[in-house]
Amino acid sequence: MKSYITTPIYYVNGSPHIGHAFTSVMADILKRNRVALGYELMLSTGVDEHGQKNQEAAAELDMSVTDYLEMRGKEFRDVFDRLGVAYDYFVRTSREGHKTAVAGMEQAIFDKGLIVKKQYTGTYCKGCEEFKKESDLTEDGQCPLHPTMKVEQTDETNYFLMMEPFRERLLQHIADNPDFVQPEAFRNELKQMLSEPLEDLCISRPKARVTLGVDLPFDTDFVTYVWFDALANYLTNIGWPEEGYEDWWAECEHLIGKDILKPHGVYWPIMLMAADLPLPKKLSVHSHWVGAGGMKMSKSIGNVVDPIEVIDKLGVDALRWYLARHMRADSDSQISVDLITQTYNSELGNKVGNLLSRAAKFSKARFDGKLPAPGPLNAQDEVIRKSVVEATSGMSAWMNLADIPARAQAIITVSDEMNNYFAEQAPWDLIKNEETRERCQTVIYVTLDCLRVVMEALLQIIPGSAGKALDMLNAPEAACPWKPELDKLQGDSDLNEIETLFPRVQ
Ligand code: ME8
Repeated sequence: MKSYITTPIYYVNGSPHIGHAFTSVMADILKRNRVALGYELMLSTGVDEHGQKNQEAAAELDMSVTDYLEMRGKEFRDVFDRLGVAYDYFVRTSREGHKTAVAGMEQAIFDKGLIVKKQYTGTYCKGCEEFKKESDLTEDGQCPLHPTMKVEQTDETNYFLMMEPFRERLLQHIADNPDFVQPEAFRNELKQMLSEPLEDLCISRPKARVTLGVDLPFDTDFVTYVWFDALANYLTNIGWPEEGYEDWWAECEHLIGKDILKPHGVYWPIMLMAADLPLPKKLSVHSHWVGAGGMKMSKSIGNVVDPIEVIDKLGVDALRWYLARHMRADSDSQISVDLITQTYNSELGNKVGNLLSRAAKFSKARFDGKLPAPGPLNAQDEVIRKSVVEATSGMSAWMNLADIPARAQAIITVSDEMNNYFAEQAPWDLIKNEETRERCQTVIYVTLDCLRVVMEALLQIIPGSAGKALDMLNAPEAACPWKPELDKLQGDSDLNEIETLFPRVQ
């Protein structure tokens, strides 16, 4: 069975930021989850290289557009590599095959008479790369999403895609397929957007203003509107219009932030309907990260969280863990280097890493470098083993974007229980007497075998550290498809060198 997960393709007018890191890491976690369930995966992420703001960013640095795009493309790719995002396809919209396919889609829609040329006078936000209605703007006439970028007045002739003929059909599709937009709050927001007649969508920019784009096939004085070309990446990545893309497309899930619900929930489905193509299976929408105290992140406030700085200071898994664990589905969530550090120390360090290190080092010191074989289990052993299987079994079921924080939370809750078990059993006392030595062996075995199950579950969220822990324990390769199974560690087997998994950071 196939599954195709996409992230937005990000504008390259600046360096990759924490929001970009977030959506791509979540896509990676969903991919690892589905691979563990036996699915064949295609994950695409990448960059959106066209449009006015990218063009102006190159000009500001006095660089040729080609060099500029090359530089930023590499920067984004490097960040995703450092974040451990196992993408199968890195999108660059400057690729010739993509541009040809986009032009083909436009020509097909044009030939059906659904694209008209007309004059437009109105307001344009470069940040959104969108025309704005008066009702979209703040009281002082600015775009609420990009308050520092002044909106521009335009008076231009352009090409427009007729949207209204498709509105009822799209509403019907949403009603018939409740899973099409998740979670529900965003489905309702989309229905609201579709509750009034839709204006035609401007799909071109005159070359006098923007040159960085795909030429319109039916009028080369114009380039394609950046959103029209960018959205089509989801199809061109999997080889459309050549055959072979259909099975991937039928299973396509788009992950997006709430800021781009309209292009994905309104423009894209209507473009597809206009081109007689099926709609994607699902749109999974998330809220935003804001700075500590709830302030929007901005360079002038100084609360921007730079993913590379965090990785350098705390390691990639501290960041992946925070992103997975603390995003709330329904409202914006706070992030700062301090919050990430605290969570890293208190959860990964104190609850997971510390227990592994104590139990494994004890085992090596007292049992000749080995993991001892267990004796008979008692009721407390059975209780903790059951809790561990229950807490991690969420990771052996299909995960949706909104499930990720709860699954991470379950792992931390059971880590608390494991720590309590270890403290109550007190193996350091049991080892002192010959009569309780076997009981000590059992406690050490149960603790480390439970930790192995937890680490196998964590492979989906923090693969680097979890993989290292499994190596230290000399654990056998986890089964694929994965489900939590006890007693996979071999009693009387050698343990490898035990390193501190999550060194404490001040
Ligand atoms: O919109 N919190 O690109 P973009 C969480 N090129 N996620 C965030 C975020 C935040 N504070 N800020 C950004 C574009 N994101 C278009 C997309 S797709 C065909 C074209 C993430 O660089 C989130 O996924 O502005 C959001 O939707 C995306 O970055 C916007 O990236």
